[in-house]
Amino acid sequence: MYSQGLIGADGATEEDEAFLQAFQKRIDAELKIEPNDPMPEGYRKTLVRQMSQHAHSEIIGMQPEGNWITRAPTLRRKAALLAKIQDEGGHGLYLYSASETLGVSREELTDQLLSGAAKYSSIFNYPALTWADIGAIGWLVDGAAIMNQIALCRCSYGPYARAMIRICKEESFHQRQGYEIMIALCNGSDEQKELAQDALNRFWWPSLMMFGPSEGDSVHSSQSMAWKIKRFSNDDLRDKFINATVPQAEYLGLSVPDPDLRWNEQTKSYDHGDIDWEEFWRVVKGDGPCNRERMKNRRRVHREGAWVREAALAHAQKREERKQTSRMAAE
Ligand code: BYC
Repeated sequence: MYSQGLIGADGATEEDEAFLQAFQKRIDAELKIEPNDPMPEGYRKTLVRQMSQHAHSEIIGMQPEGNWITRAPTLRRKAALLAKIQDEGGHGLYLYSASETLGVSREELTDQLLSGAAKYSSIFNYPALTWADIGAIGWLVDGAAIMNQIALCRCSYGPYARAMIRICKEESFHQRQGYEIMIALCNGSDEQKELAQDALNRFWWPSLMMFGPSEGDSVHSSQSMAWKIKRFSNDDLRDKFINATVPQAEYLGLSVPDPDLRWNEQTKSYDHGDIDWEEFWRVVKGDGPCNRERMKNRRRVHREGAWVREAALAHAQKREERKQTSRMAAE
């Protein structure tokens, strides 16, 4: 009954009630699920969907900041930004590799992104118009990403949870890099402080949208929480982010662009204004300020990189052939 084909080779999984209950028991006992463990097909599919969207977000997320590498104001800022963007590329690679443990190939996942079938985080469809936006992206976007990813370090799927531990360490450097840019701007001239305020005005609401739809509209949350893929609801993580970030904005002397934002003594949390969900869904469905540009760039770079992939494969094949020849000669 518990015997399984290879993970991903599905149709073979016998998911009767006893199998599902035994799986849930392992989850409830906080045991990590590893690639060769039996798992319900729905669990596998949920992870592939979330992890690959996460990987795509890291890769597409390199674009708004990449645009500023040549325009960073000092050599130190340029080096830090370059290292940060390189880290994001690395995060994408860990996450594609972790997804591959679930029986999908990186090529398939890339095709899903390029064809528009797979989503990536809405936030990367907003432009980085000024240098202050680079500060706001590090502070708010990486800050929101950490809040979500700290919880994912305890995800029930081992490879995803382990990837998140390293990613969170790097994201925390990214967040500080961004906040430090904001501090410098806020301690600078009036014009610089205005740039910082303008970046906060434009990135605040899209950052809150990163956590995904509210309770009723989050179709995957209840099952993902039962499987301990997600540990908190989208709204709970969003609230934690707001509670952590508002005092940081106060320290900068900036005002959060939400007239309804108020500390609630009873809940010990901030109440906030309504999120524009119409805007969120429009951006998710492809009609944000930069969706077309982001996908056009990604497709072009994929096309232009074809020779690199071919050369790497040819090189690997040659090495393998050489290894086999010398093995045969030694025998
Ligand atoms: N944008 O039922 P729900 C970074 C979709 S990058 C677009 O709540 P779930 C960085 C959702 O996919 C880090 N789509 O879903 C990189 C679903 O659609 P499908 C990015 C969104 O999965 C470079 C539908 O809405 N972080 O740090 O339970 C530079 C219903 O939602 C969004 C991650 O990827 C969105 N914001 O929860 C700087 C975190 N929100 O799939 C920084 C990993 C929701 O049914 N992902 N949707 O077609 C997650 O934690 C979860 O997938 C989410 C959504 C909380 C995002």
